[in-house]
Amino acid sequence: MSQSFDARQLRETTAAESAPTPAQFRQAMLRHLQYTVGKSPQQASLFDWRMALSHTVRDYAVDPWFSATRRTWDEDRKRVYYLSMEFLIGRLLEDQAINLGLRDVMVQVLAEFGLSFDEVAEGEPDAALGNGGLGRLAACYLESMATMGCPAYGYGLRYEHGLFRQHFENGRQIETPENWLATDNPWDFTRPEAAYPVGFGGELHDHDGASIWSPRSKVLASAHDTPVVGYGGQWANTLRLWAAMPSADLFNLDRFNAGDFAAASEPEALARSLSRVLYPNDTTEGGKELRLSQEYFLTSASVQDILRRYLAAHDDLLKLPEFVAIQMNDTHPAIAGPELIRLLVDEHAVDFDTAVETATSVLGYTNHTLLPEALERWSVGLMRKVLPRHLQIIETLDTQFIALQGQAPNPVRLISNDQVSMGDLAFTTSHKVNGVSALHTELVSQELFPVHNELHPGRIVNITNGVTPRRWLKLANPSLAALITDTIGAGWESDLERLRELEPYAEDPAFRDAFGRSKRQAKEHFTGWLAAEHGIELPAEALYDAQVKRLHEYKRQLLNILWTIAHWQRIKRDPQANWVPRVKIFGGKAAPSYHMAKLIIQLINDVAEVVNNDPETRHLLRVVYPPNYGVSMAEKLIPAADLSEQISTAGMEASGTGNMKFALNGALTIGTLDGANVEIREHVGAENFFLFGLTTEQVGERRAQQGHSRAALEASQTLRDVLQAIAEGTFSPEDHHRYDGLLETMWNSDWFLVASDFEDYDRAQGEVADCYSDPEKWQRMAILNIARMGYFSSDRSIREYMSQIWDVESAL
Ligand code: C3B
Repeated sequence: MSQSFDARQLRETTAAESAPTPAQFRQAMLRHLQYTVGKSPQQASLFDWRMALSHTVRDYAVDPWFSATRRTWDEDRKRVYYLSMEFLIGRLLEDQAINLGLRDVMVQVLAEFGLSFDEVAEGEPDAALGNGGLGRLAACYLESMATMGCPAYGYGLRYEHGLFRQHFENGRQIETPENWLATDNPWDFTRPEAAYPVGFGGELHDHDGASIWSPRSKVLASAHDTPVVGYGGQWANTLRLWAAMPSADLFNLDRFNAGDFAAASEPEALARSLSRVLYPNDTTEGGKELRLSQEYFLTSASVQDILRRYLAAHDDLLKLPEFVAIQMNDTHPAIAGPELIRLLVDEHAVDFDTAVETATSVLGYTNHTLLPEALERWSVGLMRKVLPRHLQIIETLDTQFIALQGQAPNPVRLISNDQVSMGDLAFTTSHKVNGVSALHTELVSQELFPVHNELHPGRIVNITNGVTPRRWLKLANPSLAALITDTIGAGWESDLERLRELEPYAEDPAFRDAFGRSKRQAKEHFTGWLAAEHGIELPAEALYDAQVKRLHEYKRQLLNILWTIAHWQRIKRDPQANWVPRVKIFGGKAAPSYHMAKLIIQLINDVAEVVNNDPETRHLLRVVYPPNYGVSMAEKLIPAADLSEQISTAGMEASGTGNMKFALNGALTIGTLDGANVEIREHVGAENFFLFGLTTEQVGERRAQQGHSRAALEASQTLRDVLQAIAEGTFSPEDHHRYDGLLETMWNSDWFLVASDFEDYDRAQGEVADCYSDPEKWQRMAILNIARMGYFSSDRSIREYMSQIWDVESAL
């Protein structure tokens, strides 16, 4: 490249300016089909067409990607780095096409080739590099950062196998490996030049009072980039995923030559295992050493990359906070504090206290749960074995933290009971700590970090979660999106508060009818897919009542299925009554080792088997549980739902984001005062929300009452009848004892207060049915829900992160 070359001569156009005509798009696609895929239109399979199409769309993403990257360098902008062990991005083709303004032209050109977009797109695997809410939030935030013109990188791991696939055998969950990289991933740009060694284990040596760490082994982190384009195609950021590569010295050629092939490759295989599988547990850890090593692998590679990029343009590391903000998504990357301190001290000769101050100013920590089993604690022994230098740094930080607490008799410690508390570590090394809903943040301050909070008033802030309206409305629900655009004009996609303009239309019969038609279309789309994919036929004329999310006792799928049984029993007692036909939809995976969650899945499937085959009730009640719930299923299911079940035990769900997606698509919520439900209800209006259940405070009181479960059961004949039916083997005729353990828990402990909340839930479900029998009323409520959900756009959340935590400006 000659010195006089001006990079600005490269295409500086944004997507909107360079929107192709159908003829241009068609030509570009044919070129890719021929030269990238190596096929002619006559020979091309659906896979080939998808590859050609994806490469064509991707080309349009590259221009804004280049220009955003270049502007960030030229203007020396502060960048945000979002470190997350999970990115649940789902499919990218349609998402990128929408953001680049290419969806219509793409659909049209495919039709000219005799192809339907849905058919072509259905082959794209879901990038399921996450478990649930935390990973999906990271994906929404990446998209919103790009939309808001916030210069940012997402950093994660390129798991070869994402979240396991789920299917059912005799109602039981069976897990099989997921294989999203089995075929080419067209969104992946391999960057072999961006590779960093990450060390593990080994020894510490003292050298002139300084610690020198000699790791026992090193693994290379090699970068794979995906452009993430914002809505309107004005800006694009990078999702950089690290793949583990054994460094050459790990392969023992002598051994290999001596014929010991397996032993020669063993260290190599071990190295590769770092990016092999996503941990399918989102509450408990297994395989501790591997998990800790994965977390360090992600963190170290990312922090090294961040410093390399910073030092390419600056030389004063103390100014890092002016140009770099690093966000830790939960405690998983919480080793970032000690790692940044280590690099500053050991490799750049910064003194320890200054390094701590610098790291703390750069770092932020988002807490996503209060569940003790998900707040990571690593044993000191394991830490010493894997990360001896980091343990030493944490010990110093611990000493400093204790000193800060003065004469406190029982100071909070970063290391206690021979364990490192990653939550406390993340707090002390961050300048801001945020919870993910107003209630959750209150509990984070009062229950989880009261001492930290007192020592650092103002450090804790709340940023209520949000979801991207591009994927969760425009992409997922094209008929509703079109109705909204026809009614209030375009632009709401990136200015979601504008949905308020729909409010007056709640009183307009024509609009309500149109809304009803769009809901019906969404139902048909979902049921069409369900029939084709799973052979499940559903009636269109029914209340679609959905609970889709990870299986967990606190989320109380059990409450839902127990009520379903009660409902079935009532219909059977009085089949001629005026019942509202209902379809109960469940979806979600249980952690493979979570016995109770798997038993609940089995119960749901067992109940489905009996209820769906009951000729007396079939037309009034169905229970469906399509297997392998994920982002792509959610895109079809959520728009079809009438009722959204957000029924966790109060105080236990940090926020929830599914609750937001449903309400935004015009489902009404039946829910407790938990997580973001509280704020959703405030926004949509209490009269447009079916509230039930104990409050967080009452939950605490109830749990303290001896024998509360038995007392609640004794007060509910309905629930006793349900448990009786289960105990008699009504749903497990071949094994009457299958649910003994579950019933025992219900009678004797019931930590999640299923029995305590049952009667009130039953009352609220009665209100739901009454309300649904009055379509005009229901539609009015649903429309008001949509109109008032603007606040829950992830664009709003990101704006708050930018101003309250990252101190970064939009480049747009
Ligand atoms: C989840 C929480 O359970 C949800 O309430 C919350 O909405 C999301 O995070 C996003 O903030 N969460 C998760 O999916 N995995 C964890 N390990 C911890 C929290």
